[in-house]
Amino acid sequence: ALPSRPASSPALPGLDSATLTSLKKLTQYYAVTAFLALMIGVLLGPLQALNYGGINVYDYPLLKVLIRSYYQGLTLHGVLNALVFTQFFISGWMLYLPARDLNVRPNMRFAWFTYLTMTAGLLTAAVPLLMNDATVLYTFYPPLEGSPVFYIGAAVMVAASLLVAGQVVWLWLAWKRAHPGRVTPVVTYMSVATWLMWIVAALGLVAEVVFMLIPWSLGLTRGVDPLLARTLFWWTGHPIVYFWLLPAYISWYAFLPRQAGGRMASEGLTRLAFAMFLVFSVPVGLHHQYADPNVQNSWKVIHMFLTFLVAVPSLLTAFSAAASLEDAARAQGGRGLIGWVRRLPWRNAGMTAQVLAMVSFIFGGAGGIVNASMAFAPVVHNTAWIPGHFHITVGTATTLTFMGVMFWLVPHLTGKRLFSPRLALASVWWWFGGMMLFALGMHWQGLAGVPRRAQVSASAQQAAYDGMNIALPKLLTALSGGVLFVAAILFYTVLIRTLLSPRQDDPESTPIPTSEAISPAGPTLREASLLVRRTEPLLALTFAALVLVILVYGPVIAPMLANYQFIPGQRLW
Ligand code: HAS
Ligand code: HEM
Ligand code: CU
Repeated sequence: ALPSRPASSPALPGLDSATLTSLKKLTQYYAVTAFLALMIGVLLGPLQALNYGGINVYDYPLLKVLIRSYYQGLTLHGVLNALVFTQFFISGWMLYLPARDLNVRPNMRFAWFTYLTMTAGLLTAAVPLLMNDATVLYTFYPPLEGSPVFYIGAAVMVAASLLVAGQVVWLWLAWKRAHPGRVTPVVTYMSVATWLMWIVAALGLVAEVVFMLIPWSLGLTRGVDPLLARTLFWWTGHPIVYFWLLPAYISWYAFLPRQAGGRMASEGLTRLAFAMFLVFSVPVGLHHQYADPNVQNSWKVIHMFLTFLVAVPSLLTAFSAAASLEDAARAQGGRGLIGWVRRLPWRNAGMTAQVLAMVSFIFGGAGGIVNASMAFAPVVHNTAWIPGHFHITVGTATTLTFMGVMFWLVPHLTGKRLFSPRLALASVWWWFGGMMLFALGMHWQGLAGVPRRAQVSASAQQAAYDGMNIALPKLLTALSGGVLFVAAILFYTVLIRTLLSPRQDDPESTPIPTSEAISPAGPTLREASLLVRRTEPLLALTFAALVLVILVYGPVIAPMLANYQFIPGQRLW
C-alpha cells in the first residue's frame, strides 16, 4: 500500500475503513463505466478499419438497424472512446490516488454526487447520438448543428470533471494547511498538476459550448461563428490530449518501476515534467488550425514553437522511464547495452501493457512533431495519417496503459483475482500488434493522400482512389481491424470474468504498486533541492499558465470577437 501519511492534525481526518470502502466502490464505478463505453466504441473501430481497407459494410441491413451511417458510427466511436472512456477512468483514478497518497478523507457524498452528475450528462448526450440527431463527430465543428440535448449533456459531463478537479485541489490544500513546510508527495503532485492544467484547459470548451453552441442550437441566436468556435475548441482540444496522457504518465512514473522490480528515477525530475505540462500544455492549440484562414501566420508560428516546447517534458519522461526500467532489469541481473530488456518481467501483463504502450508512444510522439511542423502539416493534415497518429497516442499509449492498470486495480479495489493472467498477457500483445499494424497502414495511406473522415469504401468514392498505389496499406489496415477485434475480445473476457468472480482476498493484499525513488524529494521543503522548492507552488504555476494563455490567445481571439459572423447551422446527415 501507499505509505499512509500520518494525519497529524485532528482537524484533518484520515481515511477510515468505511470511507475507504466507499471510495473503492466509487473508483470501481468510474472505471467500469469507462470500460463499458470503450467496449461499445471499440466494436465500431474494426468496421472503420474495413472501410480504410476498401470494404464497405455499412449497407448491410442488419448493421443499418443499429447505425444509420458511417458518420453516426464514427461520431459514437470518437465520443465514446476519446471523450467518455478517458474522462470517466481518469476522474476515478485521479481522485482515488491522491486521497490514498495523502490519507485524507474526501467528502464521499460530494464525490458520489459528481459521479452521478457525470453519468447523467453521458446518458443525456447518448440519446441524440443514438437517435442520429447529433452526428457531428467528436469535435462538433459548427456549422454542423446537432440537437441541443447533445451539447447540454456534454457540458454537464465536462462540468462534473471540473467538480472532481475542485475536490482534489481542495483535499491537497487541506493537507498543505495541516502539514506546513512539507513537500507534496509525488503521486499527489502529479495528480494536482494534471487537474489544475485541465481547469485552465477547459475554459475554452466551456465558453464555446455555453455561450455559443447551446444558445444557437436552441434557436436563440441566428448563427454561430465557426472560426471562433474552432479556436475555442482547440484551446481545450490540444491540452485534452495531455489530460488523457498524464494519468498514464502517473502510472509510468510511480507504479511501473515497482511492477518491473525497480525504482522511480527522480522525484525532482518527475515534478519538473508535470510543472512544465501545467504551464505549456494549453497555449499551442493553433497547431490544429494551420489551415484555417483569418488567423495570422505569426501566431501560428508562435504556437508551433510552444508545441515543440511542450514536447520537452515528454522527452524527459522517455529518459526517466527508460532509466527506471533499466534500473529494474539490471537489479535482476540484466546485462548489455540493450540486453537488459530481456530481464524485465515480461510475463506480467500489467507491466508488459505499459512498456508496449511506451514503445507505441515513441512513434506516436515522433509523428506528433511532424504534424506540428508547419512545413509538413499540409502534407498530413486531414489525411488518414492523423488517425494513424492518434491511435498510437490516445488509442495505445493511454488506452493500453489503462488496460494494464486495470489488471491490478480491479483486484485491489474488489479483492477478486485476475481471471487468467495468460489471456491478459495475450490481449496486451494483440492490442499492441493490432495498433502498430493500424498505424502503419493509416500513416502510409495518409502519405498517399487518402483523406480522413471519409467513407472511402463507398462505391461512389472508390474510383477516386483507383490510381493510387495503396493496395498494401489498405490490406494492412483491414487486417489490423481484425487483430484489434481479437484483442478486445480477449481483454473484455478477462475484465468481465474477473468482475463476475467471487471475492477471494482482502483487497489490500493487492497493494498500490508505489515505487521508491532513486532520488527522492525529501520530506520537508527546507531539506529539498531547489528544483523541488521551485516546483512546489502549483497555484502560482497555474497563474503563470493562465497569463501565458491570455498572451498567446488574446490577440488571436480578439479580432474574431470584433468580426463575429452569424453562420446558420447545417445538417449534413
Ligand atoms: Fe497529437 C492531432 C501534435 C501528442 C492525440 N493528436 C491529434 C489528434 C489527437 C491527438 C486525438 O501539431 C487528432 C485531433 C483531431 O481529431 O483533429 N501530438 C502532437 C505533438 C505531441 C502530440 C507535438 N497527440 C499527442 C498525445 C495524444 C494526441 C499524447 C493523446 C493522448 N497532434 C499534433 C498535431 C495534431 C495532432 C499538430 C494536428 C494534426 C492535424 O493536422 O490535424 C507531443 O506531445 C508528443 C511528444 C511525445 C514524445 C514521445 C516521448 C516518448 C515516450 C516513450 C518512451 C518509451 C520508452 C520505452 C522509455 C516526444 C515518453 C522503452 C522501452 C523499452 C523496451 C526499454
Ligand atoms: C477514428 C479504427 C480504437 C479513438 C478511427 C478511424 C478508424 C478507427 C479507422 C478513422 C475513421 C475516419 O477518419 O474516417 C479503430 C479501431 C480501433 C479503434 C480498429 C480498435 C478496435 C480506438 C480507441 C480510441 C479511438 C481505443 C481512443 C481511446 C478514435 C478517435 C477517432 C477515431 C477520437 C476520430 C473520430 C473522428 O475523426 O471524428 N478509429 N479505432 N479509437 N478513433 Fe479509433
Ligand atoms: Cu494538439
